[in-house]
Order: sequence, then C-alpha cells, then structure tokens
Amino acid sequence: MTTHWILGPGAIGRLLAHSLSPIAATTLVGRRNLPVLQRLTTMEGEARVQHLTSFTSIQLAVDAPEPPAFVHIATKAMSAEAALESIADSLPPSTPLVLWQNGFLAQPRITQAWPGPVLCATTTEGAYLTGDDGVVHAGRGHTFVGDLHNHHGALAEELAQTLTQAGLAATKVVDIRQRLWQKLAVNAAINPLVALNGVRNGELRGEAYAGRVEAVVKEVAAIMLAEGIAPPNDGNGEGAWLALVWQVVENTENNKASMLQDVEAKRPTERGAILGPLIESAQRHGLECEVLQALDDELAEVEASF
Ligand code: KPL
Repeated sequence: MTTHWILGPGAIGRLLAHSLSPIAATTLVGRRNLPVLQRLTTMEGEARVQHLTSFTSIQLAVDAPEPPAFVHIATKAMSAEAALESIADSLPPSTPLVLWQNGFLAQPRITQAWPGPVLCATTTEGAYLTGDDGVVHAGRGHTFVGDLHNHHGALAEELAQTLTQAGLAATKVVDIRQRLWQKLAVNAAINPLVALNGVRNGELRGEAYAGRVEAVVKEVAAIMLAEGIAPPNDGNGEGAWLALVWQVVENTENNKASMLQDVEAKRPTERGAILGPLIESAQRHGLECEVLQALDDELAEVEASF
C-alpha cells in the first residue's frame, strides 16, 4: 500500500482522505487533531463513516512515521508554503508533493524551492465541511494533474490513476500551467466581485455588475495573451474569455463563491494568489490593470477590518 499524507484537512483534503483510504495508507495532517471517526456524505446521499488517522505536524516530528509516497498540500493558497515548512523536517527532500491550490502563487514558488518532484492538481470536485467530523461530496468533477516543467509525466500518470481508482476521476496533462491560469482568469472575474458585494455568482449577470465583469475580463484577456495562455475552447481573445466566464456564472449561479465564504467568515481571502499574479504580470508586461488593482485594494481594506 502506498502512503499519502494530506496536509490541510479542509473540504478537498478530507474528500481526498476518504477517497484514498480504502486503497492507500492515508494520514491527515493539520494544526489540531480531528475526531478519528469521520463521515463522508457521498454524491448519492449515503453516509459513510471511516476511521481516518490524523496527526499534527508536531506529532509527526516526534513519532517519525515512515515517509509517504506522496504529500498532498490541500490548504488555502496563502497557507501552502507555511504548511509545507511545518512538516519539511519530517520528510525526505525527494518526497513528491501534490499542490491543490487555486491561483498561481504557491505552485511556481514551491516548484522552485522543493528539491523533489512537485505536481499540481486542479479540480472541479465540489465538497464542503459539516463540522469537525463531516464532509459532503457535493459535486462530481474532474481533476487534472501535471507539473509545471513536464519533468514528471510518469509520476503524474501514477497519481492520476490512483485518484481515478479512488473514485475521483483524474487525467495526467502536459499543460497544467495553462489550466491553472485559465482557472485563475475565471476566478478573478467572479470571486472578488461577489465577495465585495455579498452576492451569489448568478447575480453578476444583472445590470449592476455585468459591466464590471466585462471590465475585469478585458484586462485579464490582455494579460493572458502576454502570458501565452490560449483563450478557452479554441476561441478568440476577449470574447472567448467572456463567454467562458458567463458559462461558469451560469453553471454556478447558486454558488456562494469561495472568496465570499472567506469574507463572510472573516478569513483572509485568496486575493494574493488570484489577483496577485495577474497584477504582477500586467506590471511586468506594461499592461493596464486599474480594475484588478482596485478590486485588490478593496479586498485588502475588507480584510484589514476583520
Ligand atoms: O471556483 C469558484 C470559487 O468559488 O472559488 C467559482 C468558479 C467562482 C465558483 O463558485
């Protein structure tokens, strides 16, 4: 049995742990211990209770269990590097990491800093927590796995097969950088606006917000072009990006986006991982980013008030 450590027992982390544990030795690693008996509510509405091992990073350092085959980092983007740091002394530096973050902040930094292989995963699986001992698998999606420099294709294939066997359909890809930026582009057009205005995704179609969505997409499309990120669905420039954004808004019209959930819970948002790389890229390429900068400033103000 291969061993997987899952750092960050949030919704995706616990969904991963529940899915992998019948086929692999799985350990959740967090800042505190969780109840040993954990409940997964499946897509079919079935409740499945499993015994999941959880450790704190301090316990890992003391107990020195056998090194894992994979370490999944499933924290929020802003916490990924600190989370890795907290267990780095318990890991051989050749250990493969799998990064599950949104945006494009942790991925390039950790890929550069970590001596072993670093895979990135982007997923459309939907899950939410129901307290310390429960997670609901709310939407079946697909996961794409690859590494930023395409040096670890065999490992990405092995992981994709393992995830698929665990019930989370996954595919190895050679364009994970493109996919991460595409997701970031969509997130940038939806998340800040809904978080700042306290509305569900579908409301962005209304008169009050649609123009602002278009203004964000205009800046984002120019940045994507400069970054060499192909427009979605073999489309053309700004129009293709806008069409994708409206498609996602429609598909997720009743969603409370993750950034809105963060603001409501007075948690730091992922603006640094979503707006940050876009603003940095715009500045590097001499492109306009006033709209993105204004959203980032407004979110910074909101966070400062927590
Ligand atoms: O991924 C999302 C999020 O909530 O972070 C979107 C696409 C905005 C859907 O809610």
